Amino acid sequence: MKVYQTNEIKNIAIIGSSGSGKTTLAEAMLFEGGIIKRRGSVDGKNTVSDYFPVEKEYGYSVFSTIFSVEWMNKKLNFIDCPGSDDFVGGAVSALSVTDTALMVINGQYGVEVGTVNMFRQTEKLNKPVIFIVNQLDQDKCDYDNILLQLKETYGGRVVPIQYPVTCGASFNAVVDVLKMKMYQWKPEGGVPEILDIPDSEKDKAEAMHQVLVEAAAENDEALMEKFFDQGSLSEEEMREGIRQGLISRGMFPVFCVCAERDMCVRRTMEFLGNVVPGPDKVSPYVNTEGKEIKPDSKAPTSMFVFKTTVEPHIGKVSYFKVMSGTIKSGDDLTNENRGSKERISQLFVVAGQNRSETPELCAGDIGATVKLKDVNTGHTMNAKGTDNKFDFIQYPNSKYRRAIKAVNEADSEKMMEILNRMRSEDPTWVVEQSKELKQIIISGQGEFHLKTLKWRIENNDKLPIEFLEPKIPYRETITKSARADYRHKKQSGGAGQFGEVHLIIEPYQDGMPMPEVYKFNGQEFKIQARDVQEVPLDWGGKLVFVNSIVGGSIDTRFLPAILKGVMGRMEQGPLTGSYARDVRVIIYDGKMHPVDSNEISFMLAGRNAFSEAFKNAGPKILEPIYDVEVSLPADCMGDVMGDLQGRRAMIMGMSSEKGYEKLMARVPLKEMSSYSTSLSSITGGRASFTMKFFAYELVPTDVQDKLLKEYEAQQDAE
Ligand SMILES: Nc1nc2c(ncn2[C@@H]2O[C@H](COP(=O)(O)OP(=O)(O)OP(=O)(O)O)[C@@H](O)[C@H]2O)c(=O)[nH]1
Ligand SMILES: [Mg+2]
Repeated sequence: MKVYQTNEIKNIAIIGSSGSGKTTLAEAMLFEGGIIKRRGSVDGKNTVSDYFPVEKEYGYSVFSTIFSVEWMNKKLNFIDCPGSDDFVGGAVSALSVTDTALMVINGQYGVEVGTVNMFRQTEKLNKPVIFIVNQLDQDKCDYDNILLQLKETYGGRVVPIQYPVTCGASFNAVVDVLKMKMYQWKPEGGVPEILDIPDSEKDKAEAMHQVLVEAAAENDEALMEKFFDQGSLSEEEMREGIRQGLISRGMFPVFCVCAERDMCVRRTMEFLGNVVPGPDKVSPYVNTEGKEIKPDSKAPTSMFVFKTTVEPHIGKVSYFKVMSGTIKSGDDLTNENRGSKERISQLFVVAGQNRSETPELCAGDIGATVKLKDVNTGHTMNAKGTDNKFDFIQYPNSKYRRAIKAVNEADSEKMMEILNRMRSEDPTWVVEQSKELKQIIISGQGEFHLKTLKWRIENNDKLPIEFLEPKIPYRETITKSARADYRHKKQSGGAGQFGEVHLIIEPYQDGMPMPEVYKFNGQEFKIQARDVQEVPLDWGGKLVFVNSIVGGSIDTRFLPAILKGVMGRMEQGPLTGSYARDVRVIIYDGKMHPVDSNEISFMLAGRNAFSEAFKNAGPKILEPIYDVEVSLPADCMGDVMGDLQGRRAMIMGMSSEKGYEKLMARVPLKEMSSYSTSLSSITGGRASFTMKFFAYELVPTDVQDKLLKEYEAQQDAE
């Protein structure tokens, strides 16, 4: 492939709902671009784009795939993104490094939840969007209705550039109202016949052409004036107007395609090459210092790694965007995030796993290199003369968690190393070694997201692992005040041990005043706080520790030991061993022994007195509650709601947004463990959700009883 200049490059993310036909379209483009000699199919498991065995197995895209096609003296860099919400990280990073989004719409279903979710990502990143309605050969396809839907959802900015003459099995022609021609295909698709618009379509085409001309003019003042003067624009002027409209998101053009039959694919590529903005036409990236970095091929070289894969027989492949300058094979660069040196021994233009070497890549281009030593996704590499760093990809929060374990205990350390490495390849995997749960928790976007992780560890690293139900980080607290004494005494052999602590505990919330007198069994206990310590707890909430000892019954020097004893028990709550929180502890009396008292004795006395009081203070288990927001098609509302209610959810509200429904609920984390899988099966993959920690709340009595029994059984077993 020849070396392309910045103004000859277009970077395009192919996004859209799952199953809309992105990978099929990618395959048709690769075929038309001469990169492959035969078109594969997703069902035939032989596409360029879905090349990982896990993708072939499931029949949908798991990873984003980068491929470049030369078309009419332009280089089109595409990223075919997975549509499933499980792999949204791939779409987010693809959108972040491209300049235009090609949003594939499934002609059978029109605007889907996946469409709306993906569109929202383009909105966040302020990227141009072209809608492309695919599967026009499906009998269920109703193009006019899809146009209406798109206009209802995204307003007057939606402007069709093409329409099919007929939809369904007989589909074989589109009218293009930019070119004012009809494109017609033989059954095998590919190169069209370009014909005059037949009389029967003339009025419709003319009316749509006028709308398009006006829309194109609207985005540029000079064009607007010209349009008023002459009543029309040249094709070149229209292209310029549409380009401006794309950049400002003032216009979302709509195209037609039938990817499966390779119809209208060439015309789409022509438009992408001629009209959509290249890297030099959109607002420049900003480095971490807030400085704009233009894609200038003459400037010092900076490249940003946005994706890393490990592939059989090759090892690590790093995909990058040239942010500025020109990169040549043999260049020595500095990894700005690590400070280490790296040599770029080979540069590649890629099409899935097919790589062809190239001597250099200019600013704005996308390529790959292999065998970098210490470079991960998100790193910037620079030549001499610049110290740019970029950090513009914002990944979504994770929403599916599992505990992960090596099947052979001896592999644990190796597994952790692999996980850390994989996390640097896909930042939407989050690994946490939880001291609290005594588990390694791995979180991701969904069940399939984690399945691909397992597949890769077991196949690439030959290390068998298993997923377990993750433990829930419960908390313990108390609901009323209680009092306890404890004497720790030991007098066997040498020096003895003696410490006695009397304490009161009660529930505590910020700002809660302390009474002067407590009453237990008719007996009054007067409090004189000499010292109050507020200890914020790492796991949330507080411990308030009050010294109210009168007459020196315990030396002040033993108080830290008592606090330590109490903290020990807070860290391993008396009910189920979970962290305790929100407690006030008042040490009001005790006893010392002139010889035998020491710190250890008071630590143990404090710990045990606290335990005893805790058990009498109406102890309760708290569980984490999450705010969950589900986006779903209206016809699934009943099922999704019913399912949520079965998960002890509290429904907080509902709202209708353009084209889909939104359901807000608060749900215990325990009940969310396989939510993404059920939601997907209830709605046929047409819904998505987000979750965010809300608060800790008391668990219902039946759940508490069950947890206590489980803990007891576990203690007995140990
Ligand atoms: N009839 C018809 N089927 C199509 C067309 N395009 C794609 N399909 C079929 O639709 C199914 C899904 O196509 P894919 O290309 O895998 O869809 P995708 O958008 O890549 O899906 P994800 O990767 O899961 O997001 C496959 O069975 C394709 O053969 C089309 O134009 N017409
Ligand atoms: Mg796909």
